[in-house]
Parts: sequence; C-alpha cells; structure tokens
Amino acid sequence: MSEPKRDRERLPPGQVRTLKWPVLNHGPVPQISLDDWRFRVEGLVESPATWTWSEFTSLPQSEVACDIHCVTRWSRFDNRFGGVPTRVVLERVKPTGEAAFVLVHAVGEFVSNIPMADFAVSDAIFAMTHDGTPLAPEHGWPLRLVVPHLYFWKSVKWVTGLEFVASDAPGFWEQRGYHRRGDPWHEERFDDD
Ligand SMILES: Nc1nc2c(c(=O)[nH]1)N[C@H]1C(S)=C(S)[C@@H](COP(=O)(O)O)O[C@H]1N2
Ligand SMILES: [Mo]
Repeated sequence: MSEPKRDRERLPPGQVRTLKWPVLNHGPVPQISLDDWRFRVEGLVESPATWTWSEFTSLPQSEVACDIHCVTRWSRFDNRFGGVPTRVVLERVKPTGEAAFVLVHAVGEFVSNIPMADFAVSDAIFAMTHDGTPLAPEHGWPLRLVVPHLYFWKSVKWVTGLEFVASDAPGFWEQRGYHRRGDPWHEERFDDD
C-alpha cells in the first residue's frame, strides 16, 4: 500500500486547510420537493433525458473520496461523496462529437461551464450523500455535482440538469470574473490568471 500523501502536498498553492465545511452560495437555499424534482439533459446528445428522482437514483452508484478546494482559499480534506458518477450519465445520454463543454444548471439562475474532459473524469460524481449521510440542504440536497480537481464553485449544488454545447459559455461566477476552468493546482482563480 502506498503512503498517504503528506498534508502539505495535498494543499494547492494559496489554500488553507479547514476542518469545518463552510457554506457558500449566491442567493437562498432553495426549497425542493422530490416529487417535482427533474434532471434534464439537453443539447448535443444522442439521447436527451428527463429523469425523475426515482429514475435518477436507479442509475448505478458509487463513492468518491476526495479533497475539496474553494477559490476563497479553504480546502477540506477527506470527503466521501456517494452518488451517480458523471460517466454513468454520459453513457446514457451519449454526447455527440461536437459536445466540448457542459453547462451544469441549478435551481434559479446558477450555472457553471465545465470542459468535457474535466466533467468526464472518473471521480466526478452527482452526489446525494456526504460521509454516508444525505447532503444537508445548504450543501446541495438532494443532488449536487462534485468535480474534485477543480475549484468548488464548479461543483454545482441543487443541480437540475445539463446542457451539452460546442463552445464555451461562461457561467454565473465565470461571468463575474472567475476563471473559465478553475484548476486549483495552477491557481486558475480569476479570468486573468
Ligand atoms: N447552485 C449553486 N451551486 C453552487 C453555488 C451557488 O451559488 N449555487 N456556489 C458555488 C460555490 S462558489 C462554492 S465555493 C460551492 C460551495 O459549496 P458548499 O456550500 O457545499 O461548501 O458551491 C458551488 N455551487
Ligand atoms: Mo466559491
């Protein structure tokens, strides 16, 4: 077995470790009813989809252990997220060859843009649980995206669906000066980094 990575090596440049889990969102925590909940996939895909909660949660699930890094400089180690890997969704909806970016939509006006190659990594997951318990409402219940290798603003809470597009379109924070991609290891914080 390999040695666990030293904490120092797990902390991207300019980050500070926190043991708590801060809450960050624009606007209020939405009221969501699982009966009305839908996950819609549209745009450049062979099989557009609209899934109910029971349909979505019938998709194959797994768990991901990861550190999370917020652009506001906190990092939280050793999170365990359970849910449906993005790869499972990709297998179902089959993006066309032109699909180069994914717009991840949330309740309200929140959206974030993610390059396909980042979205399709094996540890990106639509999470329903954190450390074995359902997500708290303020952390995205019932479903949030987690893309561990990008700053956490890409990990959209209260996800409502995906839109596959050919060219990049900046999302909510990306229109307000955040970086298009957001790699913490390269400190891609703002659009001029
Ligand atoms: N729907 C939605 N998702 C969102 C946000 C938001 O405002 N709305 N904020 C993002 C930002 S800026 C961060 S840092 C993380 C924070 O997640 P947390 O509150 O679970 O720590 O959620 C991201 N996902
Ligand atoms: Mo953030």
